[in-house]
Amino acid sequence: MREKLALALDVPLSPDKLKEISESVGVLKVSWPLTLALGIDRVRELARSANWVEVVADLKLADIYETMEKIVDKFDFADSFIAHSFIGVEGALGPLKEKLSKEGKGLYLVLSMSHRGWDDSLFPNLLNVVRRVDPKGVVVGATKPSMVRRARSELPGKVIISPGVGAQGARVGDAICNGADVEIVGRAIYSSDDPVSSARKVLDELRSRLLECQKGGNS
Ligand code: BMP
Repeated sequence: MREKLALALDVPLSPDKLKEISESVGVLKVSWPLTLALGIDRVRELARSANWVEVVADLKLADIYETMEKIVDKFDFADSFIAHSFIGVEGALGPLKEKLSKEGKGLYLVLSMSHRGWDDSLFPNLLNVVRRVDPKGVVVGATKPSMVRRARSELPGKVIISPGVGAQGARVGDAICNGADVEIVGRAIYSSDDPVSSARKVLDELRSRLLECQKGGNS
C-alpha cells in the first residue's frame, strides 16, 4: 500500500526520518524549493536515503527541449519527472519524452492543478497534448475529485498522481477512490510535530478509506 502514497518533500528532513517515513509512504517527490535549500548533491543523498518505490523530480519543466534536457541531466538520481503539458509537443515534450524513455525514466504531465485559480477549460487541449506525448502519467489535483474521474475515464492506462491531500483540503482517499493511483502529501506530514507517525496515520487512513469506498462506491 505504501506505493500509493508520495511524500512531497519541499523542505529538508533528516535521512533517518525519511527512512522511517518510507515504510509508510513509498514514493518520494523532490522539488525546486528542496533543491534550492539543500543543493543538488544533498537532494541526491536524500533520494538514496531509503528504498523508495520511485523518486519523482517535480520540476514543473516548461521550456524548450534543449533547456529542459540540461535540467533533467542534473537530476540523474530521479526515476521520473513532472513537466507542464501546455508547452506542447514539437521542440519540447516530444524530444523530452524520447530522451527519458531511452534512459528508462518516466514523465508525468500536469493535466489539472489543485489550486482554485486553475482553469479547467484548458483540459481538452492539455488532454490532446497528453495523448500525443503518451507519458507514463498525469498530475491531477486531489481537491477536484470530478477532474480525477474525468482524467481516469479519458486515460484508462495512465498513472494518475494527485497532490492536494491534507493542507489543501482534500481528504486521504479522495483521489484514489475516484480513480487516481497515488496521493501526494506534503505539509500534513513534514510540517507536523512527528512526521514519522503522521505518515503512518496517513497510510492507516488510506487503508480504511479504501475499504469504505470499495464497499460503497466513490466519494
Ligand atoms: P502539500 O501537501 O504541502 O500541499 O504539497 C503539495 C505538493 O504538490 C507541493 O509540492 C506542490 O508543489 C505540488 N502540487 C500541488 O500542490 N498542486 C498541483 O496541482 C501540482 C503539484 O505538483
